[in-house]
Amino acid sequence: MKKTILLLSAILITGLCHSQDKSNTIYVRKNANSPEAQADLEAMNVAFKKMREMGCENGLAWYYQGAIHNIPNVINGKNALCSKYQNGTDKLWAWGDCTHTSTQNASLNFLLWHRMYTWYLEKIIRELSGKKDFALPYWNYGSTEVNDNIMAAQTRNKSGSLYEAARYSVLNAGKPIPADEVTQIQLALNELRTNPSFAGNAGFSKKLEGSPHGFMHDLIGGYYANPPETYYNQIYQKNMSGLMANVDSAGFDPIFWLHHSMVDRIWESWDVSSYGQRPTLEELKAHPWPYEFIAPNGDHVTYTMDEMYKVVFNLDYKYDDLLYESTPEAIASSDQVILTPNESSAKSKISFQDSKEKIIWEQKIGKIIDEKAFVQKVTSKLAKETNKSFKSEANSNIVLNLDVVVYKEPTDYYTVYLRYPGKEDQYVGVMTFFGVAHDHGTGENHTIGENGVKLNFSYYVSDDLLASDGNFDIIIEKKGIGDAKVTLEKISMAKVN
Ligand SMILES: [Cu+2]
Repeated sequence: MKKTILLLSAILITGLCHSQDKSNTIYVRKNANSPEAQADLEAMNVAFKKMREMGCENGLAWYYQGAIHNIPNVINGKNALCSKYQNGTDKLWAWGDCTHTSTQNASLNFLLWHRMYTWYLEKIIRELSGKKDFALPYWNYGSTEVNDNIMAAQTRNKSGSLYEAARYSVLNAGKPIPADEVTQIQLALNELRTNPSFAGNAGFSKKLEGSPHGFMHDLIGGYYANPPETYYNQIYQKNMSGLMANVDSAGFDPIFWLHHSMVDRIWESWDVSSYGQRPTLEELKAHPWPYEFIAPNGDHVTYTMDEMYKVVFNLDYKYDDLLYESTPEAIASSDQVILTPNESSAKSKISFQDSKEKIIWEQKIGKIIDEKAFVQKVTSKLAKETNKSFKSEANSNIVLNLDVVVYKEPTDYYTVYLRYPGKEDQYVGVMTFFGVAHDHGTGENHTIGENGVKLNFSYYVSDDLLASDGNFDIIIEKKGIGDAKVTLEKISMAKVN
């Protein structure tokens, strides 16, 4: 009798634990270079081995999952990896869904779509590897720990399934990201920390998309090597830049997932900080995007914007460590508390359709930014004007706009500074070009065409301006030796509120 009761209660307890497990487990995403993450990387290795062996039309296959991000419109020669796919008309369900285009819809959904995309891969790996507590590790680049700037050993193991040869040779050799580039990542992370808005051209999402997101894509894809490196890109089936430097092949390099886990972590760190804001559900519904993924059982899953919104802001995972200081309350609420859409939208303050930009100064330039840093002397009239608007309204922000034209995707990046005489340079931001050819390209050759493409880079500079009428310089410096020319058309300062 006693035994039966014991057995019964044991069943009851396990049953209970199990059902609780299902709804309340919080998975922990770990630093890919920490000892704790090694079992997750091994699980990833096991899962990717299976995924690489699956036929490309299988929704769980490595090829299918990569193609959901994007896939080249034309494969050079007969496709050796997927006989079912030769050109854009052969796309399977959900292929080519990523948000790397310049429309407002795409840029507003960038972080949300990639969060869902990586979250689904995480579920698939959990299933295929059998590691019940699997969570996607992140690459903690930009860390002050040199070792963190090394690409995880498992992704460099040539006989493993997380390896890709078409990557910046320095990284595949197990060396850390070069010091200059680490500095760039750190500057970008630091600048992102205090960004006052989610959306908009100078907002958090767009700035994070530029750097470190786009910056790391191009770095891993070999653009920032000196000279830029080329490899056999097995997705396009030709010699060119690495998988990660191209929107159409990036999702096929396993490092993509550790990179986007980090991008997600940067977002999460800001989101729970006192600066964090969220786009409202209404705003997103006005700018919809397809949310289509493959469940671990192979099912096609499509989300409405409402459904997506609930998932994105009620995560079943957290990070072992966040980047920015945040209040304990904020961290607690981000972890487990289920927010209704109304409650969570209360967090956002600026709806980007409502924000107004008023130009306070502009200057036509029409010059190529060459090896010598471009310097725009700001007249004392502008300095005074800027200072006046800066002080006039407590809640207004000053934005620096750079209008440029490119005719070919640059393999360089450009840093932007403000310089006051006798003071240390104030870092404003960086111009990166990941996705430009994908977005505006005219063909497979990564060319843009005679008319070029106009790009606008915007940066909040309120925190970089000194409260003085003193003159200052705007400095744009080219980093790299690429031959693609960037023409600066116009510089302007605007007040946003
Ligand atoms: Cu990306």
